Amino acid sequence: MVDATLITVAPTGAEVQKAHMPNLPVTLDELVSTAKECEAVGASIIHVHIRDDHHQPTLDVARLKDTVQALRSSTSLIVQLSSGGSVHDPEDSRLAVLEAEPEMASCTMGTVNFGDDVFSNRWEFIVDLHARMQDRGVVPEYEIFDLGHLTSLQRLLSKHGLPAGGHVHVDFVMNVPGGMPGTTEALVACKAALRDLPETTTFSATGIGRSTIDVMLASLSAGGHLRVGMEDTITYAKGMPVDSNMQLVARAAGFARLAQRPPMSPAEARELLGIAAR
Ligand code: KMH
Ligand code: ZN
Repeated sequence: MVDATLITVAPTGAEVQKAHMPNLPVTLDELVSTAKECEAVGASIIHVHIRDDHHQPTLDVARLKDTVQALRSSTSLIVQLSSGGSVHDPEDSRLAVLEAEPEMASCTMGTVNFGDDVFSNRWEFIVDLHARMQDRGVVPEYEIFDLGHLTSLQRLLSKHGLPAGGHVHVDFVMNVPGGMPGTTEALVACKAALRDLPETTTFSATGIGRSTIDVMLASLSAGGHLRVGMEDTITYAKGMPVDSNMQLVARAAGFARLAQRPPMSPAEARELLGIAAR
């Protein structure tokens, strides 16, 4: 049985507009304050997308480097940069994210419809990203938007080897319009498909929008970990906008404690994921 819960906060994303959610952290100062608050209430990983001076998504490498350094010097959180970016980012910019030297980066395991857009992840692109992460010692979190992405992951690992650190960790991103639904049944199907991956594979899950609580409870009961944050959810309860990322992490930590699997520290999370201790 798993005895503690890894909580990832995804505070910003690439889709929510600052104009619509003024409390969305988009500047470096806002991101660092959010990170400190979320660490204090139980987060151990921060999944990072950054914005430019006009609050638009960017993959500017210099800015990403500054962000990694600032988060590392002000928190103990594991910094996981998004290599997904926004649906409009070209592949070369998404690969260049690794030059900012994060401990972790996301790696999405297939193309998926994404609302009215397409989040493109060609097989050859995935292989390239995986190989570059192996070379640089960046630990991936494999993002799974649909059941078949787990089959692609099994193919990736069998053809191209285990990731840096040797441990496989996946994140089920559920309820994206175009991907799998945010239901207990879908989560159970994903968990069952892990049988084709290494026995020690761990998973977290996040439910976009109003599926957040269903997915959180399903993941905890299935022995999984949690991701929450304003990238995924901007409504705390019906008619009540989210106040802050800390509010979402605190709720997740509360559920984890109720499940008798309290939040993991960043040091414990590094040990679990095969990341060198700091
Ligand atoms: N913004 C989405 C198109 C990731 O961070 O790796 C992709 C995404 C996944 O958020
Ligand atoms: Zn993301």
